[in-house]
Amino acid sequence: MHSSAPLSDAYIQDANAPRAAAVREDYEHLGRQLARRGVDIETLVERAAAFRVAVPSWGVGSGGTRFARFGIAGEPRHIFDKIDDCEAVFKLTRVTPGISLHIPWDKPADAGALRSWAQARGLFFDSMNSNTFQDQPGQPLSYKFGSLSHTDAAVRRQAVAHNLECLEIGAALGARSHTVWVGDGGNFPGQLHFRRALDRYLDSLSAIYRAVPDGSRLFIEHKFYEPAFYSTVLNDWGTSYYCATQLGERAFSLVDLGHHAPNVNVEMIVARLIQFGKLGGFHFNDSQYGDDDLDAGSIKPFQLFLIFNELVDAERAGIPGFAPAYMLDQSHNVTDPIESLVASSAELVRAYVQAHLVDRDALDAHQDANDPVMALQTLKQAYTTDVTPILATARARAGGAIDPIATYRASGYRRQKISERPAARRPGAGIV
Ligand code: RM4
Ligand code: MN
Ligand code: MN
Repeated sequence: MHSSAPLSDAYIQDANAPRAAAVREDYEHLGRQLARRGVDIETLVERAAAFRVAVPSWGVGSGGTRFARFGIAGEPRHIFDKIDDCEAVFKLTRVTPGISLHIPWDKPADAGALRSWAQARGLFFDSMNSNTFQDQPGQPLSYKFGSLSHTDAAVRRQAVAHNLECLEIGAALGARSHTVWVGDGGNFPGQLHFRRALDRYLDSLSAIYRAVPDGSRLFIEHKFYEPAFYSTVLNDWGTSYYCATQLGERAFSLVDLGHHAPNVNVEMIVARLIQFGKLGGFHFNDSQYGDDDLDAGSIKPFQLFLIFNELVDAERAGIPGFAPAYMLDQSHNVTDPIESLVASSAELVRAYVQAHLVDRDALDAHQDANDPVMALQTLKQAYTTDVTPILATARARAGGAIDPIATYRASGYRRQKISERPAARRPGAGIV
């Protein structure tokens, strides 16, 4: 049985056929427009095709809010089903071969079998994510008052041991990095001694860092609130930068777009981390208020473009050691997660291609001439260019879908999963 038959290469090609002529027409027209600006459209198609973003295993299940979770029929029942859904996203988009795993949510009984399952689908494991923000059944000590920064050394040891286990699983799966986000923090003023809590966190992190294998990277993810509502141990990029520097050269800061206060200039944080050599990667998502985990580019597409503007600027400048890992981190409460992940990855490629359209020589000149109007116009020219024909062409050439969501809906993939995966009742709240 091959469970992704509804999205076979042949099916996708057939679905593309009636759309191909219109894409060609739009592509040729855009190609002429861009040529007038001295831009070669084929180079942009190559860039779009080379873009990669990892999907989160926890993102293919229907998530939830703190209040409720509304499952959908045909949801994945276990990690093998989740990999199948990741494959569906990959087949449609062709830019998402990597998968981030959460342990123990997706802890494999047999890492070798899981690795082969993924490999057989052209997929691999990107980052491992540890979880010490909730208690697991049978766990001796509770994380209610923290994990890696807990006041009790025994709890800290337990949390470190969990991370070491994740690193081992990661090595067996061929994962490229290890990501640590902790829920540690305080709900009330006075609850935690800020400096001592950070010292304890760093101490635990050093033990984890020492176990990170050569060639692999450790990412630490800051977040200014939630689940702790007054203070968090790794609250912002500055603290993250400090900790990554203290830990060593294989430790980096990871930026989750939903982990900053409203109105914070995230693109500038990105530029700072690039400049200081500590940008590890991203958890892409979008938000209106807090860690909303909405689809990338759904609320602030211009911000997403401005972030990619910094990334492409660094890429073109050839900054040594610049190799950020791109990952999605979304939670879906009202959409089909496959559609959301497809849409988000397409939005990232869009922002990436648009950022490549920025006339950097012109921008430099406007900056040097202190001409803010023309500097902004230069960015806006790139941002307002509809690069959809470039995205569609890159996808189709790689075997993906010209219109991935329509193709997915017509394929009957979810219908097939509904019959293959008898409904598992998973009520309650929380994102998984
Ligand atoms: C956190 C953070 C982590 C993610 C968990 C589920 O807010 O973004 O990256 O693993 O949620
Ligand atoms: Mn995240
Ligand atoms: Mn988050």
